Amino acid sequence: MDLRKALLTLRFVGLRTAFRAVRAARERDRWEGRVPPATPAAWPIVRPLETMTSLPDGACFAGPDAELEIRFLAPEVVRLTWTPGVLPPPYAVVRERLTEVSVSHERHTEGWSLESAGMRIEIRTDGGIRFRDPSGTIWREEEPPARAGQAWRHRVRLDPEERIYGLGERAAPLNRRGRIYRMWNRNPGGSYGPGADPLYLSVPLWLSLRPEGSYLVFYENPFEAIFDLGATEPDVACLTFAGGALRYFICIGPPDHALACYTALTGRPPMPPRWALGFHQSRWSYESAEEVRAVAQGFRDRDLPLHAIHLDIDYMDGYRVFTVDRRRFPDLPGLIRELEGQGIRTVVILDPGVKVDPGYTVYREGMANGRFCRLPDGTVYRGLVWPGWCVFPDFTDPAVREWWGDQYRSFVEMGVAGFWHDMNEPTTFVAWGEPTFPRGVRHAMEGRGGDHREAHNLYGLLMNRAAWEALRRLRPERRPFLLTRSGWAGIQRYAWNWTGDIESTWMALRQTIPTVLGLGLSGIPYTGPDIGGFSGAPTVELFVRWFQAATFMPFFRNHAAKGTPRREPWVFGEPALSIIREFLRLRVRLLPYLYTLAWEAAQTGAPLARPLFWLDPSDPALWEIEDMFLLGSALLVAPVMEEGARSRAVFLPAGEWYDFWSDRRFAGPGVVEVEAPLERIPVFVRAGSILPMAEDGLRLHLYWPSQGEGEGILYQDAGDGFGPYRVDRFHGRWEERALRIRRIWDGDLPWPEEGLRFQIHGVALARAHADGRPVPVEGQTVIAPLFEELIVEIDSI
Ligand code: MIG
Repeated sequence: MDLRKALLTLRFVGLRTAFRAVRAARERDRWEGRVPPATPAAWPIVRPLETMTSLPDGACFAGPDAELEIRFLAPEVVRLTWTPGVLPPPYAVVRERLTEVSVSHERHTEGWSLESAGMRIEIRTDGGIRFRDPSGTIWREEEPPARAGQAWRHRVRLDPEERIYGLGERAAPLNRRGRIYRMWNRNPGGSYGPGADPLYLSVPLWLSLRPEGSYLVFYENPFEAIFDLGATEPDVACLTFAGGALRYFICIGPPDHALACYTALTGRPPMPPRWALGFHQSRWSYESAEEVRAVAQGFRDRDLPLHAIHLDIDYMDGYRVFTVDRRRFPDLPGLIRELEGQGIRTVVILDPGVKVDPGYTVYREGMANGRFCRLPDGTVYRGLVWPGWCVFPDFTDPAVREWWGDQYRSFVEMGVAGFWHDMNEPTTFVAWGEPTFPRGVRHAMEGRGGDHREAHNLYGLLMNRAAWEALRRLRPERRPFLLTRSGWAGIQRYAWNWTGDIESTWMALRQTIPTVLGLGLSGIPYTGPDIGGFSGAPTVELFVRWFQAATFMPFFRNHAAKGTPRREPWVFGEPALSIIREFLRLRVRLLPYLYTLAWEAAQTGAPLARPLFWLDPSDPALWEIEDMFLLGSALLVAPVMEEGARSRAVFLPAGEWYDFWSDRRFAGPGVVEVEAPLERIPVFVRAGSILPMAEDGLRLHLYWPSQGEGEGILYQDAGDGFGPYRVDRFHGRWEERALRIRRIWDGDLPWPEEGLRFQIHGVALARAHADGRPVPVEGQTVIAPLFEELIVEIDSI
């Protein structure tokens, strides 16, 4: 830990805790000495496989050191498992099979091959494996694995052109190739910038892009792992796992399909409540009911939309989780009701550490019923966090999850709308070394037993699972809203994420885009940074630019550390306040679009914020663009991330694009220099898109493509709960001098408006007919009853 960090930590935690942190680190070291080191000295290659037993959907191979099981879950999706080694309980993977597959088997001189309609796998007797698609193209080539003690090493050849994405939350370039990453969820300690690794949330998954196409691999192994992706040997990915079985899933296909397969296996992100897509205001901490009221009032007075306020740790009584400080929040339910009356939801933070305090029910009950993690000697493990010495629930025990979940009841009854889970890497304060439990700490692992080496990366996932299951049972009529700092594969089933304690610098703002996109490509679509960075004091300009970028990110929250200058929009004065107001309003206008994207994510796993290569994964020109992103398939966002910049270069991919602000039309591919005064950042709309926006009710914006077709989807429901919904799909075709728009729909929600309004960009309108009857045209807008077919005649282009 460098001195600056040490001082920062000291500022946050105080002297007494700092002294205790020395003791905590010593104790941790004492226990750590008793578990095997993470990296072995030598890696013996497993000896050759000798036999194959065929299975209807795959095969089993056996050799003197190892067994390999291969099973197809779909023609293009396969699961490989090298044992010995313990398999994790199915915490990440929720489905066994996707479709029926028939597999043919062959024996060759050097080995065997298995083939489905979507993939051919060649297994050499020495354990080397090749994956080909039906055309014979090799997608992936693995060397025989090696095993040392309980650790596995896996080496995969990388194609010179290959790019690698994913790995969960990373402060790394979008293309992860050429670096070393650690899979071990960790709090970087109050502040981090580009290059920090690991961070709070790792997912052992990558998406590989090559000129011929792409595939996704997910290692279902929660042990600590090192992914050296061509850093040491440029053309080799060398992965080591500290334990467990070497199990991995491979899916061949374009990114959208690969992610659809991955999220079919590990679960899709469910529909969030609509308010969660709005704006969240937070600070460490709003310390009293009066302060919260004043913040809400500040938003109202200045006409600033606000959807949620977050209460950070100081609302608690002495940082005891599930308590409220009654002096500072004498009537929390009343405050929550009051806010809700203003359309503002309340989200409260919860940390997993339970204060050691015999006078505190959660501690007493937990101790009496064996809810907390133990050291190998059977004593309950204690670690240091905000409340002082704490004990920690063992979320790998189903009974503990249920008990923990029950604690949410009082908050649910008070009307708390969402929960924010922090410190669940899990993090403890230590003066040096790993800021977490000793590796020998025991975990139930659903009854079979295990230790923290295996459970560490699962801790956050399972804390969220406990909360999710509790909210579904305590408040079945509402969709849970959980926000988590840590997680693992599958976390998307339960929680949103924010990118933690990012520093308040321009570099950190730039890092935000590849971090958010990387999470999306790891199956975690709902994420975003603390606007302005967490740990510092952004200048007005940095804050405004960060706010503008975040307007287009899935999770949109203003948050800052204790001790930093205030961050409510008005503290920045004019013109910042007016600019922020405009972007807040824009976010509100975009809600129908964002909500539709949320529905798409729930259907297919597609992230809301996407890298440009999503448009055309075969175009290498798009592979490394990380200073722009797509929001859905309609919007291209190019934030300004350089101090003083008042214009920026924007790469427009193939196709036609509209400048969102001026409606000026551009043809891609190519680079354009775009004006970016402080009050705007470049945003483009892909011609052929239909963008639903909330503008005096609903307005559908159609961006006219000079040729071809256009389409858009609109998902609508009550905004929460599990009631009726509807999906309307619009499809537009350009015919001579007219546009023919067809609407098909399903679902059981009646159309919630009086007809609909279509604003058509890029052409002058003459007349319009809805289902054969003339309908009014006002400027660029057609006002129609709910139609099946709308024909718009054009005056000029
Ligand atoms: O040790 O709850 O990332 O968002 O404000 C710091 C206090 C604990 C870290 C979180 C941050 C939060 C802070 N927490």
